[in-house]
Amino acid sequence: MAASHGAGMMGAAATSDYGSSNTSLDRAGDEQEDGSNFEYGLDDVDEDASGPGDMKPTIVLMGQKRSGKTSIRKVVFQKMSPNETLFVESTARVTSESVTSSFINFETIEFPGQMSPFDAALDPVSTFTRCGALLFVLDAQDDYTEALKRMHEYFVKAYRINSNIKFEVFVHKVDGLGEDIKMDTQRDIFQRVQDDLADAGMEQIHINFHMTSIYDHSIFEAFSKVVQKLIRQLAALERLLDIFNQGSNVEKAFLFDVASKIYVATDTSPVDMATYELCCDMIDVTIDISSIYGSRDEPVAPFDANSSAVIRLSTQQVLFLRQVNRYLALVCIVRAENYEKQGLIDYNFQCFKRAIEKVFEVRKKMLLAGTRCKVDRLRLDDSGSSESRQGLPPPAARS
Ligand SMILES: Nc1nc2c(ncn2[C@@H]2O[C@H](COP(=O)(O)OP(=O)(O)OP(=O)(O)O)[C@@H](O)[C@H]2O)c(=O)[nH]1
Ligand SMILES: [Mg+2]
Repeated sequence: MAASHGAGMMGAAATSDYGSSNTSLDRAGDEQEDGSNFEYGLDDVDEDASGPGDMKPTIVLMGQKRSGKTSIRKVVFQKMSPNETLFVESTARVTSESVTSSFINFETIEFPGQMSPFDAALDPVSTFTRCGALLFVLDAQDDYTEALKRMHEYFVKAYRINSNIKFEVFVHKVDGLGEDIKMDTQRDIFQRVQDDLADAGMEQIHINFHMTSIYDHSIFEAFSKVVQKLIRQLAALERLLDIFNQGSNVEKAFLFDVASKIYVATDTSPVDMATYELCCDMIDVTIDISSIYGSRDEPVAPFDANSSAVIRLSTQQVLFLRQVNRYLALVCIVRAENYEKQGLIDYNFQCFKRAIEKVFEVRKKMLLAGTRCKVDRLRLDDSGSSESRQGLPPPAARS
């Protein structure tokens, strides 16, 4: 895996909604206003730089005992195989872990099932003030009546401390349920949660539900969606991916955090689970082959800023991976005949890469300068000349 780095995080927890997929690129500049400033693992970030406040986006995990919180953390961030989680011990105390070697340096805090996170001794005000997302894990294979009561109580208390928290429910261990029961369970949980909120007059709490299991890719997909909400530049990234796809005739593109296989962004076409799994598998294959055959002498990271890979599928499609920087890779699926114009794809990729750097650089510069100035425009290329935009359609966001 890539060498870990100490780039710090800045700012408070995410504080406002993210724009829809068709939000303009200009939005990235506007978002500066709300003071939610996290720093990301960009290549040119000073390794030791710790920003003012040095705060990381925090994801708090809660749920009944044995619901699967530790297993989720281990599988997603420590590459533990799902079967090994059978031997994971019950967590005895509040466990906080920083996710490093990753594009997004966030922190996870797990509260053991037997402990109330709102115990005054645990300083809940401080924890939930910096909490970006509150993730409640429900064991779908167990009776969840008691868990739902707890969840309702915790969500309401957390909301009163910080109304900007993203509330997420993982209806977990669905691997043990048949398709029909899965749907019924989801509907039942959703209905009960909404009823409880309505009874308490707290309908303003917006909750997202995800069906998850550590035995397939659903846990990575769900975690991706949670993490994406902590990325302020999401709308700009989605727009850039759309533009790249249009210009290169790519069917689907994911911007992956390679170390965790979380996708930081994807284009605005719907995510098909099979395509996502294929792209995840490509990352695994690339890293495995690179680890085994990549270096003869000294051990080096299995991927770096210059990594790339191409896999041709029997379905007349091509999967290709291009590293954007040390942490991020673009993984795309394209029809074989469209991959023949490789020069165009290469050129568009370079434009895309520069644009990504700009999206994050603008914010970084502003943070470093400590200014709250407004950015008028984010442009796809350095010069803005028509020549340098060849291959990419003009960004619709620009007027
Ligand atoms: N079938 C299935 N089992 C799972 C899944 N996720 C976790 N488990 C199992 O659930 C059990 C409990 O997992 P833990 O991760 O220790 O649960 P926890 O929520 O951290 O529990 P505490 O630390 O006691 O609060 C383990 O035996 C896991 O193997 C899943 O997606 N499917
Ligand atoms: Mg645990």
